[in-house]
Amino acid sequence: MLRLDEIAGVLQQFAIDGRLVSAEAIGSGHIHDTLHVTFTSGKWESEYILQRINRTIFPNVPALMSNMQRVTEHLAKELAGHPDAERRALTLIPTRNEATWCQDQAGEYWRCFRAIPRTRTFDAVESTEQAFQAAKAFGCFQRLLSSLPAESLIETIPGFHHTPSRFAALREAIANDVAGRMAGCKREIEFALVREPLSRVLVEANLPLRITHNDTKLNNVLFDEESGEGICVIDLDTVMPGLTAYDFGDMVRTTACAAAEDEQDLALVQMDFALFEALLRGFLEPVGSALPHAERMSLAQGGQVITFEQGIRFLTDYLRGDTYYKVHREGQNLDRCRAQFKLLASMEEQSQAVNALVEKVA
Ligand code: GN1
Ligand code: MG
Repeated sequence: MLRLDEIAGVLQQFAIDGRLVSAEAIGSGHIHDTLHVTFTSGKWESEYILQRINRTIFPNVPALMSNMQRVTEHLAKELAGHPDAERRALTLIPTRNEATWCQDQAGEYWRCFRAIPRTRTFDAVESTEQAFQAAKAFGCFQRLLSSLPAESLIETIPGFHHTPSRFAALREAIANDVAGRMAGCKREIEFALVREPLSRVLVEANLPLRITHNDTKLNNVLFDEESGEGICVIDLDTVMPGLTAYDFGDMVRTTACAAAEDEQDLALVQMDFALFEALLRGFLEPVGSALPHAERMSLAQGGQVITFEQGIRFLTDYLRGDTYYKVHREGQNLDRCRAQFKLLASMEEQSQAVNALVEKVA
């Protein structure tokens, strides 16, 4: 637990005027600690998002933050003139030394954003319109960043979506079995091993590298509270060169199914074809005509590859004794893996219909 006096000490380093009123933990991310903080100055209140960065997962914080600064500044430039520009991209709050991050006494790294008013997030999709809006927001994000040179971004986590490397890491975790958990997940291991070729489908397809978000979960979109429009994409830690199919695929994984990522009732875990179609149409609206044919066709495979990859990552972490993702109960990573593999099986069953729709729409 973070103490308010510690948080106040950290906040003093940022260029924020006024008095701290409150700080509360928010969000459902698996990596960082996130707080919503409110300041008051006279009759004005201002709100911020303060994050303690997970430095095990992001050991090079200056590189991470330099990417984030590039991306947020580029988005602001591209959005200049838009009547709602300030709510359409994240804005970093500088420290009093004009840096984008600071350290506390324990050596932990912190960053701060302006909170975006009158928005909310969703962990589970509620309608096809919402799926359409989420996908459109990620499509717009990719389009806005298409004018940023890819070489200006550092690879924050090398090989992040290189699925064959994730597969190799799983093999290693099986071979080492450091937590002694292998006997309890033989079926999941078998499910993964027979699908090894799927891990190579995208990397061997010779697709163009773009600047992609790489973590396009539904809960990384802020929706306007009133209109329901997807207005801002958040969680920019993994913005780096990648494939369009990664971004589309992670949307299919998280938004074409309303079940939780760790749902234990696997009967609830299925790809909903209407949600898939809404995602496809929403994503293609802003980017469609800019993508070459082969890249548009790769969207049909994105969901399967990324869902497979994510299942492998959860299984690997389970076998390693839960060292990467935050877990809130015993066996949670295995439940997450099972849900991903069930979702993948459902995608496999619907692959003909998916291919036909992508052929038609894309
Ligand atoms: C992590 O923090 P969060 O929940 O946005 C992870 C993603 C995974 C996701 C699974 C840096 O994202 O890659 O897809 O969990 N981020 C990192 O829910 O590993
Ligand atoms: Mg997130």
